[in-house]
Amino acid sequence: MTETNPSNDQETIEADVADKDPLFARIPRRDFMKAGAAAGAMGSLAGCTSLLDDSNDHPTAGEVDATVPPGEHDDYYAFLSGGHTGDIRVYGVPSMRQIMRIPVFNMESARGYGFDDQTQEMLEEAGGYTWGDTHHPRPSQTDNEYDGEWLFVNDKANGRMARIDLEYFETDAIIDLPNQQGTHGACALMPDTRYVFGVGELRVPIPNDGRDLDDPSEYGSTLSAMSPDPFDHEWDVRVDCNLDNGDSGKEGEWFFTTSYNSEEGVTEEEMTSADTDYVVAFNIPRIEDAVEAGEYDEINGVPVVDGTEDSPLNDGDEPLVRYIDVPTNPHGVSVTPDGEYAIASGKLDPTCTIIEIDQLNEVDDPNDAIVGRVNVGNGPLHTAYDDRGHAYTTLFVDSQVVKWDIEDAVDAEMGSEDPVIEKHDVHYSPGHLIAAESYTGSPQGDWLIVLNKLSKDRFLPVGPVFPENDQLFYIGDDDAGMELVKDTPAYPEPHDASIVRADRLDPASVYDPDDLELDYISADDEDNFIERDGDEVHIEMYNTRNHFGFEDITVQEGDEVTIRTTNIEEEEDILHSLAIPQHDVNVKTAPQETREVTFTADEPGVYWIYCAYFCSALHLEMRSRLLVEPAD
Ligand code: RUQ
Ligand code: CUA
Ligand code: CA
Repeated sequence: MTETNPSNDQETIEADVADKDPLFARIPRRDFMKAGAAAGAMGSLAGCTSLLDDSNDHPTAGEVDATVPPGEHDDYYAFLSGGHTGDIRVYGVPSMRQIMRIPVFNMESARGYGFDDQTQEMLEEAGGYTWGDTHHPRPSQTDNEYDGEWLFVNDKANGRMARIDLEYFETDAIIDLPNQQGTHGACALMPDTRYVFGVGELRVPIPNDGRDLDDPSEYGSTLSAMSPDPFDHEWDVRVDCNLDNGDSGKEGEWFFTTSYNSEEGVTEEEMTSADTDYVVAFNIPRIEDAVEAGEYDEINGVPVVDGTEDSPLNDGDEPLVRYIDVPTNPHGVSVTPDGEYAIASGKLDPTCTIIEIDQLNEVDDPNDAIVGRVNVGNGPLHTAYDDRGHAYTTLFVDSQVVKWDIEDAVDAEMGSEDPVIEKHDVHYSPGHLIAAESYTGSPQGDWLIVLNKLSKDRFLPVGPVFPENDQLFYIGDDDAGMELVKDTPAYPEPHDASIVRADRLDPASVYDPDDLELDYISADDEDNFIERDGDEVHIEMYNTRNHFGFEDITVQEGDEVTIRTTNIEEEEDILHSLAIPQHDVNVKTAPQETREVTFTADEPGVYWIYCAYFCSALHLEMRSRLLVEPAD
C-alpha cells in the first residue's frame, strides 16, 4: 500500500487555505510553486550569486549541530510573543528549549504576576483588562545593536505597549495609548531606541468618545511615540488610513509602516478595493519640530500632530509624512541591515517592494524612491535578513520561505523572479520569520525561525486545538541552501520573535533589594510585625527555608489583610511563594525579593499559608496558619 506523506501534499494545503481564506483565494494561482522547490532545488536556477558569499564564515550545513547537550547553554535567546495568551516566551536557540515565560498582559500565578499589589495595580492602571494580544517583541538597541536593556511588546487587543526589564526578565511598565485601538506594529527608533513606537491598526474616531460613530471617513489611526526610560507617552501622529507593521531606519530619521486600508473602508470588500495601498514614511525629526513648535492638538492629554495627506504640515519641501504607493494590501515592512532599503511584503500581491531610504530626501514624488520589486511567490508577509545580502520572505499562501538577493533585486527588472535563489517548504502557512539579530545592523546569518500558523500532521494529535509550529532553519551555508533542523510545537499563538546573542544579556540571578519599590524585611524581630488599624491589618514578615516570619497570624472576619514578605535567601534559584487557599493568593518571592499582597479575610476558619515552590526537603512543612476569627 502506498501512502502519500501528508506534509508534502502542497496542493491540498494551498487549496485548503484558499478555501478558508477568501482574501488569499483572490490571488492568481499561476504563481504557485510546487513542493519540488524544496531545499536547494532552486539554487542552481538562480546561480546563488550573493556578492557577499566570500565573507560567509559560518560552518557548512554538514558541520553544524543544533543539539545542545544537557547542561550546555544555547548561543541565543529568542523572545517569542505569545499572541493572545498575552505573554512572552523565552527560548534557547538552537535547542528551541522553552526556558521561561514572562507574563505581560495576562495574570500568571507561578510568577505571582497580577496577584501581588504592585503588579495588580500596574495592570489595573493600564486599563484593568485580563488579557492582551502580544505580537512584536522588540529589544532595545544602542548603535544598531541589541544592548540587553529592555524588550518592548504591543497589545493589539487593547491598544497598549509594555516594557520588560531584561535584568529581571519581568514586565515593569505598561502604557495605555488613549488615541489608539489595536496597537499592532511595534518597534523602536534606531540607532539608539530614542522612541518606542506603537502602530495603530484599527481606525476609529479620535477621540473615540461617541462622535462620528458611523462616519468612517472621519476615522483615523495614529503612530504613537513613547520614550523608553522613563516609559512615557510623548506624542502621536494622526493619519487617515490604517497602519499595520512598522520598522525603523538605522539613522534615527525615518520610521516606516505599511497601510492596507488606504481606502478608509470598514468592510473586507472596501479594504481590498483599491489597486494600491501605502508604505507610510514618518520623518521623526520633522515631527519633533512640529511638537516643539506647538503645531498639534492635544487629545486625551497627548499632543497629536496632523500627518494626514492633506495636512498643511505635509505641504512643501519637508513633509512630515510621505505616502508611497505599493501594490494592494501590503503587510510587513523591514529595513535592511545596512539601513539602505525598506522592504514591504505584498501579501495580496506576489511581490516585495524595495524603497531606497536616502531617496526619500531627494525625490519630489515619493514613488520615485521605489528602486526594485521582486516577484517572490504567493502571500508574502514578512522579510528577515542574513549577514550576506540575502532577504528571506515568508509566503503564507505557498507555505514556503523564499530566499532572494537584495542587490540583484535592485538591479533586476521590476517584477522579475530572477533575484530568487531558493524556496523551501514550511509546515504550514508561515506568518513571521526571524533570523538571529536580523533587525539590527549586524545580523548573525546562522539561524532562522519560521513561525507557522498551522501544524496539522506534524505532532501527536491533541484534539481540535492545534499548536503552532515554530521551525528552526540553518541558513549559514549558501551552497547547501536552507536546512530545516527542527519542529517546535508552540502553545497558541506566537506571532513574531527577536533572537538576541546570549552574551549581550546579563540577567540578575538574585534581586538587588535597592532596585525594588518595597523595603527589605530581614529576619530581625523589629522588621517583623502585625499591626492593626481599624479593620485593616498590616503584616510584615520574612520568608526562608522552611518557614515564614510568623507561625500564625490571627485576624477578624471581614478584615482587609496586607502581607508584605521578603525572601531572605541569598542563594540563587531558591524561590518561595506565599499561597493562601481559598483567598486567591499566590505571590512568588525570588531570593532577596519583597512582595506585598492584600486580600479580605471574609470567611472564618483556619487557612494554611504555604509555599508553592518546591524549595527543600522540608518544603511541605514551610507553612504558617491564618486564623480568621468569626465576627460576633
Ligand atoms: S503581523 S503574520 Cu501581527 Cu506581525 Cu504579520
Ligand atoms: Cu519554600 Cu517551598
Ligand atoms: Ca487596501
